[in-house]
Amino acid sequence: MVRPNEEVEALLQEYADLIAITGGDPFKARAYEKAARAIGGYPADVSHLDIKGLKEIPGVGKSIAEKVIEYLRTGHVTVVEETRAKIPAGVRQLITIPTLGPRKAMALYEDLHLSSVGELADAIKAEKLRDLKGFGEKTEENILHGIALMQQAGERILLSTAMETAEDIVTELSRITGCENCAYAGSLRRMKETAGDIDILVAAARSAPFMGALTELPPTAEVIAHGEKKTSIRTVKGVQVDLRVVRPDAWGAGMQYFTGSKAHNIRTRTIAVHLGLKLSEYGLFETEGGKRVASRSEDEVYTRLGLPWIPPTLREDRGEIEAGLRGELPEVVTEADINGDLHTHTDLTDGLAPMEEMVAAAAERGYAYYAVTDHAPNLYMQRMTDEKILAQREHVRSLNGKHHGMRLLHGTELNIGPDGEVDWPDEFLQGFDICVASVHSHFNLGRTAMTRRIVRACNNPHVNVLGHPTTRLIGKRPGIDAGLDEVFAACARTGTALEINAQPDRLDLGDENILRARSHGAKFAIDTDAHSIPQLAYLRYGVGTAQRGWLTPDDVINTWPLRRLRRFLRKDRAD
Ligand code: DGT
Ligand code: CA
Ligand code: CA
Ligand code: ZN
Repeated sequence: MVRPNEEVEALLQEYADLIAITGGDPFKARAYEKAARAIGGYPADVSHLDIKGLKEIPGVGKSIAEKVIEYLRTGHVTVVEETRAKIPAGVRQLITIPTLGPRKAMALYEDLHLSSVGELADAIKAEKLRDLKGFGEKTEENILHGIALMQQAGERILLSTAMETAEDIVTELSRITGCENCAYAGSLRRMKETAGDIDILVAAARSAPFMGALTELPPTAEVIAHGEKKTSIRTVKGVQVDLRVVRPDAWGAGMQYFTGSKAHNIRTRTIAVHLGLKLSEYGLFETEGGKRVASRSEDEVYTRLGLPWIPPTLREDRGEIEAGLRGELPEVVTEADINGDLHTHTDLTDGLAPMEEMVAAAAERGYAYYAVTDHAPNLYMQRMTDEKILAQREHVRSLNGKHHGMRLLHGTELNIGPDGEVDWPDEFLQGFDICVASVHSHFNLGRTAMTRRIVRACNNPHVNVLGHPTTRLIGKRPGIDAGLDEVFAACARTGTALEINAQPDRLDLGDENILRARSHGAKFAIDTDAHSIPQLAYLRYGVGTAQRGWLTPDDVINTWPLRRLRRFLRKDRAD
């Protein structure tokens, strides 16, 4: 299937749902639905068509064609954004249940104030739906069936979603008497960008109280298996959680085993075999005689295997075993190493909080410096002007050093145009302390043009950071098609840092690309791209991703002291 067609199909389908949900004209909704399907199934790439060409697609009239053009040009459609803003995300989530139509979803929202699949499941359990007009016991059953179907689809969940659920559960289980240790393991501990399920480990003499507690926690919707060694549940959000209880003296072996990855474990078990040992979730044992030689801590297990303790984020069999054996594991970057955030927004553009509040919150995090980088004018929806950004600069200067001595950098997030041009001329760009530049439109240029475009932006003496370099959205939009090796080499050559955007649905660059970029000698910036105060805490996901890419503090410009950072930001300019 052609990628742009797929994107446009999803967008038009969403708009059709939004129209139906807001009680709009059903004929109009149906027209968009039809057009969506027609474009999805259209054999030629719609991004190469003009209005006239688009109108030749069955079911696509002038108004729909114009919206498609707007989307292909800017990456969004104003009227869709506006309609979307009227409806809580939860209601949009409700209509993803296969057996629940938009009209019923809206009724549930208006009459019962339900706005998530979880709340809906709870309401059905409390038999609250059957008395609503147009609903009944049969509808309740149908909807539950739909929720089950959706859950079976078994989508992987974002790291942040998994983390929030896991931390809540760990907190709850840790309170139970007899709990000697409790932690999450699996892909979540390895900070993989998505998780298939959540694996939780408890160390305790008796397992029953923990197994029982898990099945009764508020987020638990369904018990999949309830046993002595392992219990599995599904949460109201459809996330599976596996709980294992191990004996306290086998905590380390259990954590080592259930953290994985599978590929890493195969390597550690093979090393054990060569040493005449056997490694399992219960411990490291002598093959002959079965004497246990290590199990209490992970450190003990690794040491007995002749390895240093290996950070979970490296356990993917991507060279960490060899590096460990040679004593050359990297000292990976940690959250504590980060001295500041270099890509953030305020309510001057699409952020939610005023600058003073963002700055105060950043200072609370202990940062030495912080960059304010609102959107530049070519992202038309944000309505940025020269006057506004210059006024903001005055404001930034007036707050500089006022919060725990934190230094403020005034920057912007430029838009990389189709030919690699950015929003302002050189003289104007000169006034910024830092410029992030990102692709926000023209996602489908073709590889050669896309590569040339980005390399040209890197060559711009004022562009310091390439923002969310591939523009992928996890589970929603693939990254752009560009010659990434050329881009990474250009970044290394020009002194342009590659961003590791910490937004959980971006994590862009991702681990594999970081490894590749690092081999070109590029530098990185781990940024949150925060649009609100809570999002400043997304940093941890960016750091986890950076660790998975084997980065050390020296690779990451925002671990550096301000003086070194400022030198980097000057690139090779003479000014
Ligand atoms: P996920 O859940 O798909 O995101 O990925 P993981 O890595 O969390 O995988 P999961 O939940 O199936 O298992 C958790 C860990 O338990 C896994 O990383 C390694 C260990 N494990 C599970 N099954 C096996 C197995 O058959 N062999 C080995 N060596 N390890 C296993
Ligand atoms: Ca897992
Ligand atoms: Ca699992
Ligand atoms: Zn941004």
